[in-house]
Amino acid sequence: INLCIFVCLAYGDGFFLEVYFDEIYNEKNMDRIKIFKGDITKIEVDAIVNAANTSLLGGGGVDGAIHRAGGIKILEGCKKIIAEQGGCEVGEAVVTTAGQLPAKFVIHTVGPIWYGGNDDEKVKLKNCYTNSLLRAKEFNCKSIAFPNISTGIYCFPKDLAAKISVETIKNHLKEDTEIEVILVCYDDENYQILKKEMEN
Ligand code: AR6
Repeated sequence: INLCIFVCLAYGDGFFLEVYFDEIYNEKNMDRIKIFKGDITKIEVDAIVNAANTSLLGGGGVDGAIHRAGGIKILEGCKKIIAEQGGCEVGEAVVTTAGQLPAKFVIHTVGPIWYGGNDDEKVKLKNCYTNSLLRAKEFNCKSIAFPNISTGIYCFPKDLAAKISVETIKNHLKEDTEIEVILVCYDDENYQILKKEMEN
């Protein structure tokens, strides 16, 4: 029976349809973007991204969770960067060790606070994703996990943030042919929005 199904699939229209869809899917690099619902501190990837603030000294939300789970080494790394360059600008990204986390590096980026859309928030959020991906490449990372930057305490609209994140990552994957990206959603609302965005 198995052989029969294989022959039917291999020579039937279904096979070609499948290959055709696969090619479109791969062309858009969507096979290297995944969404995951859960806690980013638990994920085993080369780099996880932190939604930090310009001081780099830690805070609430995912920032607090990463520093708590990763331990003092991450804060020490941040302090070294503060001494060198005084913190991190909105849209920029800097790299530290991941301390006790399963990841190798934490890429700290600073998302924009949502002021209603009149403060270049969209461009700033796009820069967060682009610069984090560039840092990942510099550090030879083959996998990276992002939280939904700015969509918590910084109040960026979740649907708009999802569009910007997927679009920016998709574009980057055209240049970077190796890296795999996981979009980690902690809350169900972001997860449902991103699932829809990915299906589109
Ligand atoms: N794993 C993955 N995602 C998480 C986790 C987690 N453990 N915890 C929260 N999120 P936020 P922001 C999600 O507020 O809006 C900090 O105080 C959360 O559901 O962490 O960029 C910083 O120091 C949301 O979708 O970051 C800054 O001051 C997303 O992470 C400020 O908050 C981002 O929410 C940054 O605000």
